[in-house]
Amino acid sequence: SSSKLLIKGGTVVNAHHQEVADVYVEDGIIVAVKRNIKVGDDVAVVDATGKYVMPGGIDPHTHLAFEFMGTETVDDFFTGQAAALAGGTTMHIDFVIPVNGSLSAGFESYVKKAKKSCMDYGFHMAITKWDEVVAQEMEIMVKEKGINSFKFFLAYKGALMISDELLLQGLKKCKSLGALAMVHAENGDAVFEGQERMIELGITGPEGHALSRPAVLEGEATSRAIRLASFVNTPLYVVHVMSIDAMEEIAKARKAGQKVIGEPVVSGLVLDESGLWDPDFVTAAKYVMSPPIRSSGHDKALQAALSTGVLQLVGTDHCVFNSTQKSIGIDDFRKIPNGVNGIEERMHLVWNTMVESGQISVRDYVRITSTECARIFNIYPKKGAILAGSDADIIILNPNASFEISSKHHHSRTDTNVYEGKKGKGKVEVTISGGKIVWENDELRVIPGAGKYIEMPAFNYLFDGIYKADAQYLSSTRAPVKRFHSST
Ligand code: DUC
Ligand code: ZN
Ligand code: ZN
Ligand code: ZN
Repeated sequence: SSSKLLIKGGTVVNAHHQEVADVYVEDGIIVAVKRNIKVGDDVAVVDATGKYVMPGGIDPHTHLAFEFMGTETVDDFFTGQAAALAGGTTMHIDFVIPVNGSLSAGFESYVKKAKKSCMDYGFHMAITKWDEVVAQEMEIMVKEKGINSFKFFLAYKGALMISDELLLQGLKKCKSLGALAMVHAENGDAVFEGQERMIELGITGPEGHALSRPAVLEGEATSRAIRLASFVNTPLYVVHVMSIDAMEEIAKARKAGQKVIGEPVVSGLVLDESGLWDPDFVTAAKYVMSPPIRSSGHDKALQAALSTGVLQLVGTDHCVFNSTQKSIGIDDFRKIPNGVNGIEERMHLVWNTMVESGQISVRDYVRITSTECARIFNIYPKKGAILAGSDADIIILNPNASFEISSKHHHSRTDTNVYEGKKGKGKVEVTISGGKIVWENDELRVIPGAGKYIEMPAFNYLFDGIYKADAQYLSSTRAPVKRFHSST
């Protein structure tokens, strides 16, 4: 059956251009963007006068149905995505975790988990060990399964963490496949040491989480990963940049012309660590994520870096555990499952913090919440744009309406909200996913199975010039010195 929709009279905003125009949609695809489109009675019309019509948000960093730290996130591909749609995000990229080191088994398990999807999604994949099989499977993932990014954890010692040797192998493999290497940048050995020290000091509560893994360890690992990516000459994507220390390493490398992408997450942009000192355990534990939310000052610096282009796009690391699960760590912060919410709140909080505050333009908002993600993961302009031929994933945001965040009315399955009580201006009033209205008048109309897997091709724009630079480097390498031994 064909579905037709006309969005009338709004200000259509793309990262490169904005104008007042109508948007006509048929069967999930944008057909026309221009003024005064005339349609017949069979077309549903949505009035967007005085509002912004923008590409739906794309969250580059989520963990739905993630088995982690002895438990599993309460949001799965349906509940997490429903929450996303209620907050104006129409696509997310989740991290496939290998099963017993097998990438293909991991992929299959996530294909299964994602069957109930109600919006479009893509996958990154984590690499947690190294051998010939892993190397071959990476190639299969890229060439046959639509995955173009691999994440390496420099933290979570004894679990997900990898050595520098493996990171180097991984960087080389990513480069040869045209895939983007991503890093979780914290020094896992030092974090382990820091945790033991806290326990020895008798600091067993959530505040020990922040104290045991300070920003200096994030700065060190970020610097190390950036330098190793430079050595290999391949692009690098640093996930969840939480500190000035890490941000400054990215700024320095980018200034020197290196292809490094920095992704702050909403929690790092709008929160500070003070919640970890709350005397109520459940309240404090809800702030536990890694890298930790930093002291006040880091948030403002990350906002500034986002507004000046040092950081390029915003994720969430949405990875949700309820109070009962968080309480596994009641006697030992090391056992508190790591993760905070954000998939539903990202679009509102970024609007309020960055646009409403005057730090960035509406076009830059579209860029950092949607378009840049689509470009990096090579699905632009199918996603990330309101153009004829693009997927009809669209939001209507009313800049004069307001939002207030609370676990009492959020759509995530978890029982707390790390942004509880936050309010501001700018509200997503309508979300259109695949050409259908799925959120309107504060009501969700979502269908499990309606979401599609979006394959992401290798070799994004970051690879432009990479191989040419290698050729130049190799051709300029000088011949080995012919030596003799003076004592003979
Ligand atoms: N950090 C989290 O807080 N949760 C999941 C993984 C991660 O790196
Ligand atoms: Zn991480
Ligand atoms: Zn993550
Ligand atoms: Zn997470």
